Amino acid sequence: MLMRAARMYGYHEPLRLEEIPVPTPEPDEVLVKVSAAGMCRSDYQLIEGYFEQAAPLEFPAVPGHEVAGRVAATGSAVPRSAGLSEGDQVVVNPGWGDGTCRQCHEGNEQLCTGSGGWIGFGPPGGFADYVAVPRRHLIRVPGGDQKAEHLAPLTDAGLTPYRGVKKLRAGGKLGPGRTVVVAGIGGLGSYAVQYAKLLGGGATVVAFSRTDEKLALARRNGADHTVNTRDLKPGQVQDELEALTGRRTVDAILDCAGAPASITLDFEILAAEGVVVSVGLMGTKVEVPLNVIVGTELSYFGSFWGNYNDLTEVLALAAAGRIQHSVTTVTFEDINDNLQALARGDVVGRQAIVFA
Ligand code: FEH
Ligand code: ZN
Repeated sequence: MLMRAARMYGYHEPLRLEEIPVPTPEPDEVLVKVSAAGMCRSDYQLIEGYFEQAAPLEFPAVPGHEVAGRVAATGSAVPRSAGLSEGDQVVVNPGWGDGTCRQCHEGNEQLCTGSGGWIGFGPPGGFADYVAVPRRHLIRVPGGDQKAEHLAPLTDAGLTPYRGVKKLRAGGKLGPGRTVVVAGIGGLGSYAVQYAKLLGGGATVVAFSRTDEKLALARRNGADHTVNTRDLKPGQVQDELEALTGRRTVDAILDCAGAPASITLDFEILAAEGVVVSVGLMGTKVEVPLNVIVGTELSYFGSFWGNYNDLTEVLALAAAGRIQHSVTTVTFEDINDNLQALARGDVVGRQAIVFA
């Protein structure tokens, strides 16, 4: 049987839309009929060779790491105890480790230091009608069926800021009387604002973006205040914060942008003992003010993707109707145009390909 697949034959080239054989699942794998695949800026970065040094691809390769679908078949070694039956709605936990290194044994396969390979970054991904998934990376969607185009982005755009906000909370800087900034309202930021309200224990949430349309989305997602930082000069962001919150500094920042200018601003507005968690990867190198970090005892954490348990918590929030989704459905045929829109920063919320 043949299926549609969008494949890379090299870096810096458009994906080729082809018909290829449906994969046969290995004994411990499950064949998933893809219902929806989220489109992430990391897909664009992959195609442009950003990860070529760290994880060179073998071509042809199928990208796509935000996958929701239904069980089509199970491999011969998938136990009945896995509770996976044909037709079940599932999502793929995308951070695939090798299951042998310390990080994998600690349950953080997204941090695998061994021979792990993430779906869509080597192992064939979800920009296709079917994908074969090792059983341990599949999660059956709890509660009733949900829209696949809402579920798929939760496995990265929805998962990554969730882990980041949990790290902010662990840093002890969320709660009544606290102020938390979500910097960057792209695919991750609209979820981040919601988690900052849900997990923030009453903290005031301020959204930063350079685009009014994205700030409007942040307000719809519960931000208490918004600041357009595009044309503000040094000190003017603090003026805005003071006018909005009565304070010129904030206690916690989830940086979903990762652009150097955003990181610089983070360290200009953090209060003493403040915490910043970076999840955004717009840039590659940033400068941080060592004297300020040491002199005011700041904490700077990285947070990457999420683990299986983080994703089960996100799915439980979604099943309980606690997450607002801002997803635009796009077609398989337009995948290359949509990747370019992502690269330009033209996408508000998340795009997801729906496979009828
Ligand atoms: C995935 C793989 C590599 C780099 C960045 C990412 C993000 O989409 C994870 O949130
Ligand atoms: Zn590992």
